Order: sequence, then structure tokens, then C-alpha cells
Amino acid sequence: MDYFLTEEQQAIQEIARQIAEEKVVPVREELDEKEQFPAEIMEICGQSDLFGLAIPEEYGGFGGGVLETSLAVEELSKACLGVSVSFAATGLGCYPILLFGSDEQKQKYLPVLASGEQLAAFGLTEADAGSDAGGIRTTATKDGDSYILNGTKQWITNGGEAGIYTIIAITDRRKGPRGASSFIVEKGTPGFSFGKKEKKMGIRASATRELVFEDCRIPAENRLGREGMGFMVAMRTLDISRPGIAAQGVGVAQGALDVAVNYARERKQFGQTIISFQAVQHMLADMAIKTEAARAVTYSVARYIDSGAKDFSKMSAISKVLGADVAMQVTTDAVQVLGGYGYMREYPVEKMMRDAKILQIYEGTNQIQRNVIGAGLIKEYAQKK
Ligand code: COS
Repeated sequence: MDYFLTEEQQAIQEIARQIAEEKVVPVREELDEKEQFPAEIMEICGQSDLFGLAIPEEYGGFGGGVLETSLAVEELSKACLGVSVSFAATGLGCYPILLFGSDEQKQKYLPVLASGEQLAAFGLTEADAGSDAGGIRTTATKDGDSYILNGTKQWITNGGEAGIYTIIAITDRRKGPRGASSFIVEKGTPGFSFGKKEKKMGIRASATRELVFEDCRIPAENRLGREGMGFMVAMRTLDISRPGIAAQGVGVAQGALDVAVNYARERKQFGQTIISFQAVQHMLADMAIKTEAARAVTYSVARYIDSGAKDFSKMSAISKVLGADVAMQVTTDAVQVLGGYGYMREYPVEKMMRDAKILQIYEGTNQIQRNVIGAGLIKEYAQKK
């Protein structure tokens, strides 16, 4: 299927595919088993300029957008979601700076993120504020030319590994979500520490930690946008990053489909390869239908955002739901096609199935996405009247 990618976009795909096949596939099982952060692979992604794909050229990036990032994420995800999310989380942490940073903030932080010298992370979620992102309690109290941060962020991807963190904290509790603001916090700032690494069902190569702020003083110039814009910063960041989750879904689904088709071509039962049975062919066909549909929607939404569209919350959520659900269904079916072998660690599909589950949960559960889609429908149909 030709998606009319430019030569540059095809080159990005090829670079990411090569890293995935040569550097990720050989170690993915070990990274998963040992829960080991893929630091060397992140360095290779940096050397290959993949971290700068969505960063403008004037700040040391490639000047692409959501589509270029999605292409790289998809290729890495075919091999290992734990690796691809470690890569993609830097993009998530970077978007608040890209979208709302001043020129000085962009000059200071984007070049080191584009080169991969530093990784980034995004800190919104707290123990009591997951889906209800407006319920965060971490505070940022103004004190002269500084803000003092107190509170704990939970389940932060790249926590401890990243050098640069974009954090949402409350500056005025009385105003609810309108009282939140966004800040850049650097690793090593006194009063900023990390909790233990979480033990997870899947994406075990990625690092998930608490971010702990105890009277952590940061310069007021680290605030992104105006006071009170923090919830909007978070929502806009998630709107633009969610097609990346869809791309993770497309990648892991394709990876699982590849394993399932190749296995079915080799595995013999009742004197013939199991792919010759219509029951198996139909399963593989359904897996292919879903994967291709999710890919088409992901690329379309990415292109729509890159075209300069202003209101893309609904389409972004649609791509995320579809990509995540397809990934869960296709990886589960891949395990089924491989039968008992699929359930064993000797084949990669059981890991793919464990990894895929998070896609329906993080960056907004698929239930929250449906709320966003529903709100979008209500708004659109009200405007049509
Ligand atoms: N872009 C810009 N502004 C947005 C927005 C968006 N996509 N979504 C909401 N807002 C604004 C609203 O317009 C509203 O502004 P006003 O107060 O000026 O009217 C404000 O933000 C609050 O919006 P709303 O009332 O819709 O907020 P809710 O508390 O109902 O929450 C959801 C909305 C559930 C969509 C939000 O909390 C959410 O996305 N939750 C999931 C969080 C998530 O993805 N977590 C993953 C962790 S990060 S990896």
C-alpha cells in the first residue's frame, strides 16, 4: 500500500526500521526480562537524528511534524514497545516547549532534545489524578523570581532517565483547572528526586518512576506560557501526542501480524501448513484489515495536524482509540495463531500482547478518548444547526 510518503519520510522509515531490526530485535527479550532501560538504543536514535523530527530546523531539528514522528515510532514499535515509548516520551515531554515555549526557552532546551543529548518526560499524572487531570495537587508557589514546587507525580515515563521535565502544577487552587500552570524542571535541581522504578506487566524496558518535589525552587523564567494556562498546555500536548500512541499500536500490531503469518506458513498440523486452513487465514485477514485501517487513520490524522489544523482533539482521540484497540486485538490473535507456542516466552507475541495493553490505558484511557470524541460530536452538530 502506497501512502505517498515523500523521499525524506521514506528515509526516516528506513533509518528507524534498520535500528529496530539490527539493534532492538536482538536485545528486546533481555531488556524485557531484566527491565533494563535501552540507553544505548536511545543514543543511536540521537545519532540518527530521530529525536529532532518534529523540532523546527532553527532549533536544531529536522522540521517535520507528527507524521514523521509517527513513522519512526511505528517502526520501533514493530520491534519493541518498551523501546519505542522511551523514544516517544521525549516527544511528549518536548511538546509543551514546542507549543508554548518562548524563543529563549526553545533556544535553551530544544537543541539538546533534538540531538538526543537529553531525554524529556511529561509530568501530569498523580496518585489521585489520572483520568481526572484537573484534580492534580502538586503546587507551584510564587516566591520572588522563583516558584517552589511541592508534590508527587506518578507513573512518569522516562522518570529518572530524562534530563528535562515539563510539569503541570497548581498555582491558584481556587481556580480549578484554570489555576494550573506549566513549568520546565531540570534533573539535578535541589528538591527534585525520583521514586523507585515501577514493576510493570509490559513495556518493561521503559523506565516509569515517581517525580518527587520537596520545596524544589525553580526560576520563574521556567514557566511555560502564562499562569493559569497549565491545563490547556496539558490538553493541547495530549491532543498532538495521541496519534503517536496510535502509531505505537500500528507498529506492534504489524509486528505481531508478521510473526503470526510467518509461523502459520511453517507450522504443520494434520499434514499441512496451518495457513492453508481457512480458519487461520480468516484470523490473519482480520488482523491485516484492522492493522491497515489503523495505519490509514493514523497517517491521515497526523497529516491533518501537520497541515496546521486548529481543532483536532476528536480526530486525535479517534486515532488513539483505534490504534490501541487494534493493537490489543491483533496481538491477542497472534498469540492464538501460535497456540501453545504463542503463550511461551520463546516467541515474541506474548510480550507484544503484554506490551499492547498499556496503549488502551496511557495518555488518556480509551474511555476518556470516547468522552473527548463525544464532546467533539456534540460541538460539531451544534454548529451545524
Ligand atoms: N484543548 C484546549 N483546551 C481544552 C481541551 C483541549 N483539548 N480540553 C479541555 N480544554 C479546556 C476547556 O475548554 C476548559 O476551559 P475553560 O475552563 O476555559 O472552559 C478546561 O480546559 C477544562 O475542560 P473540561 O471541563 O472539559 O475538563 P475536565 O476536567 O472535564 O477534563 C478530560 C477533561 C477528561 C478530557 C481531561 O481531564 C483528560 O484529558 N483526562 C485524561 C488525562 C490523560 O490523558 N492523562 C494521561 C496522562 S499524561 S501521559
